[in-house]
Amino acid sequence: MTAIQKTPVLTPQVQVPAAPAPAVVSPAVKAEAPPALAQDSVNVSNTSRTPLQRHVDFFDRNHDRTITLSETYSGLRALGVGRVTSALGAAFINGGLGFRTGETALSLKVNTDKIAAAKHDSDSDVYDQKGEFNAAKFDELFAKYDLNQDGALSREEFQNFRARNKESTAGGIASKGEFDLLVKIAAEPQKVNGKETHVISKERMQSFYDGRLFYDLAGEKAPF
Ligand SMILES: [Ca+2]
Ligand SMILES: [Ca+2]
Repeated sequence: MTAIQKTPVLTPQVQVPAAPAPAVVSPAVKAEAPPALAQDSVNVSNTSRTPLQRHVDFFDRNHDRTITLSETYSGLRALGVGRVTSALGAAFINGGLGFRTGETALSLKVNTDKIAAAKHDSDSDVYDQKGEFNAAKFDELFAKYDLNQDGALSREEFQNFRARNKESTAGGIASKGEFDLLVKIAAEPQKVNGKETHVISKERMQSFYDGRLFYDLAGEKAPF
């Protein structure tokens, strides 16, 4: 008789706490999902990329927002640069830009999100401190340094530009390396004052700064 009386007392105690718990968990999980997706998706066609970022993104062959030594090498090869110059160029570029954008002083990886931090002196300043295109500085570059006013900068005019813009030894070396490489990649043969030289037209310089030139020269479609 006593055993039969105990059984109905237990049943209501077990049922009480079960219901409310799961409802609280699911909204919290949903709320976290979108930011995680946005962070993972890499899209260099994104309009939030500055012209300077678009310009260097050409070398980020796998679109992960960092440029390794081998990616710089591959990018230079795609631009028609020989093996030895591409290897030296990659060491020069990543050696010069890696530590300014990377996490460590010895980093040879260029972080393209921070590329504006790698700007140095003795430069044209056509890219401003944020990596945006400065149209007034671009016009000034041609007004001051296109000495024969033929709408193009020749190798000699670039040399004059560098001599007059040199602010420090390191900046001067960086500037020389960059412009020598640009002339090698993008200049076209032309006779100026009866002398064979290489020139880059104003139009071509414009596409260099807006980030399209490297894609055009490599025969690749710009992703923007
Ligand atoms: Ca990469
Ligand atoms: Ca000229």
